[in-house]
Amino acid sequence: MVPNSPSTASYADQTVTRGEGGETHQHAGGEVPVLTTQQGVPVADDQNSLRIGRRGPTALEDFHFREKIFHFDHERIPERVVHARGFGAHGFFEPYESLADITKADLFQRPGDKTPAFVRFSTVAGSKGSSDLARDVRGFAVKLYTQQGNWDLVGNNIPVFFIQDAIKFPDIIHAAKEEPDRGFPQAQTAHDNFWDFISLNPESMHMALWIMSDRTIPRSFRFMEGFGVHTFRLINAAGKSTFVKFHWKPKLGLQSVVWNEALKINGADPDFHRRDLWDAIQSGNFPEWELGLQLFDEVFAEQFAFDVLDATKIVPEEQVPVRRVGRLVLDRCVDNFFAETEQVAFCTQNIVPGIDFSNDPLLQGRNFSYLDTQLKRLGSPNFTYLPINAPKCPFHHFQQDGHMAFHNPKGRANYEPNSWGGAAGGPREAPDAGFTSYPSEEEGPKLRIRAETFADHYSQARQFYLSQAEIEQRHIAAAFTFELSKVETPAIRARMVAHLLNVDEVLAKAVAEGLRLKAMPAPAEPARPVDKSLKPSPALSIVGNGPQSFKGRKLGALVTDGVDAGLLTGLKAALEAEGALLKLVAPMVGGVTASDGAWIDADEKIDGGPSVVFDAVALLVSDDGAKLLADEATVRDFVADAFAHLKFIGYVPAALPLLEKAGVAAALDAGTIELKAAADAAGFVKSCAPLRLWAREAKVKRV
Ligand code: HDE
Repeated sequence: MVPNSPSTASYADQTVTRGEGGETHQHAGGEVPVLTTQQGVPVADDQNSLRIGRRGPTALEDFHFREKIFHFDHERIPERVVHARGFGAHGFFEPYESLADITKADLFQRPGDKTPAFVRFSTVAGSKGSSDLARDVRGFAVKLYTQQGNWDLVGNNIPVFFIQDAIKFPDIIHAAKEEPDRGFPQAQTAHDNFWDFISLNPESMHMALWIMSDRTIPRSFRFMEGFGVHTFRLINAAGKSTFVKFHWKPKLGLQSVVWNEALKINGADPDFHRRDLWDAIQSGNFPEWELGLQLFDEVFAEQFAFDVLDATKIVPEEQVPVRRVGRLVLDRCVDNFFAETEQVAFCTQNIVPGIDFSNDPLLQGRNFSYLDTQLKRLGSPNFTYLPINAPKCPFHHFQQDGHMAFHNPKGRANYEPNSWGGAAGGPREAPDAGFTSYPSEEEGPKLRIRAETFADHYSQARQFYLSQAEIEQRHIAAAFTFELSKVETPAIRARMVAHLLNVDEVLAKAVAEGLRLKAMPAPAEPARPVDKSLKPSPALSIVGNGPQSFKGRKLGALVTDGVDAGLLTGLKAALEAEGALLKLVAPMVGGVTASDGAWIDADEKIDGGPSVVFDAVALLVSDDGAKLLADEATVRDFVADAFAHLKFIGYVPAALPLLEKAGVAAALDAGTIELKAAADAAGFVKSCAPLRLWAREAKVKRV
């Protein structure tokens, strides 16, 4: 019996072989390699499993089928308990100057020396498949492959944390993630368990203010800061220790979205942040951050108003300035998401000579957790040999065997001391060059206790709030109101307001009114009186540290047949000159015919390119185009959302009917700019520099 009598079939540009059952076969030949099994056996047919008879059962003997399905069944490794959703990229770090006076860490010795780096950004609470614009802390984990081993600086985009002792980590994370009985909500802290925990754990109050600020809804990974959070030590060649807090400062400045925009981006493009980073790197716009150091000594630590070992506190930049010592550039996307972004194993305990830990109890706990978690996730102590995790400097040790041992030393010596001598004896200690811990004096009774220097829970929360621009303060009140409105238990809502009374009365009142609390609760009893004398720190505001340029941003232009060709060319040139991108949104993705008859390819169909994914928009429709689109819901939303999200809107006179349909024609303001000719384009792009017209918000957001 002939098993299959093939024929050929043509599917537009593709000609394929068709099997008897109509299935598609494509054959190897020329440059196309032969498909094989994992054992290297050539495969003749990858469309059909082995059957007994034409319509009979599948034979167990089909090793190709079994191998393929077996491997597929095992494709997933456990997702990270926290920071499951992440996106990574490669790059390098380069110091501006030698820091030999403060650290002997090799990567800081020679200006211009490039150390390879891998960075993984992440959200914390959501699963691997959740949306990018959840209101959440962002992970900012940096692996630096130095010549003296890997240094992992596993930070966040917020400089403080929820808790002071690592023993509470499972509790805060359980409370934040989906509730165990119902399995929801996904990637959201707007639920009872989270706010129940926070409101019973006042040490979280400073972080609560940060997460309710716009920091947790960044516009892009490229526009956010990173922080090492804990106090670390830098050690120089003479053994002198300097305390340090690490900062990453984005070259493109800080920028966030507004909340209503975040909700809509999650629907329109759940991959918004990862796509943004991918697009930026692929198009050669490599994002950069400067490494900043806050350096201080024991004397400062002693006299500082808070404990530098307490990860719920910052050291204000105005008190200890941030010294910018080098730059981190991300210039290469991963080749394979799983191999790199998923298998990368950051461990806080990965430090190098010249860097050391402090006694921060959170950091000490993390140093256990990360190694443990990698074993669970990657399944073998040999995860350190995976290319993304392996050092790029020589390494030699006697750790051996175990699951998946694919780096196996040769020779007899697998212990030391040994008497085999020379190279045959294997690696030996290096007392001078090797890592030595800073010999800090430690003594005292063994106690399960929290130091009283950790007991001030509100002063810096208040300082953070008072450091924000007025518009940001309003956003914080709105975020608390939104989240607590999702909390079903009224007592928890009131309890949070009781804490906010210790932060700022105006804030507490705004939230109480936003929730329509029937009565104002009494302020929560603080463990320590609130220090109201702390000066605002301007470095903590996003609005105050925006870029004042449209560089690195994206403008979405709505175009139809008949779009003014000159204006479009002018706009493109003006954006390019500013280092920004133009994306064209059209009724159909194929494109449009411009006023001069030229064909213009579009980037998005209007349904897939809502204004929320752009930083500013231009409405470049023709009269006929406006007629075609006037009744489209997506077009109405495109315009209405851009206006509600305080974006700059350029429009040609023909677009007025669209502004009318969106209900904004009567409210045109300094952010809605008429474009009559190509010459207007450059001025329009310049006026987009503040990124949002904050003054409009009072008109569009009243509750
Ligand atoms: Fe983490 N954290 N964490 N964390 N964390 C993890 O390690 C943990 C903390 C941070 O992109 C886990 O590989 C404990 C602070 C980032 O792969 C786990 C405590 C900061 C990432 C873990 C903290 C972070 C993680 C889960 C309390 C900011 C993602 C998967 C003491 C400075 C790294 C993994 C990546 C990941 C434990 C607190 C940042 C479970 C016990 C504070 C950016 O080991």
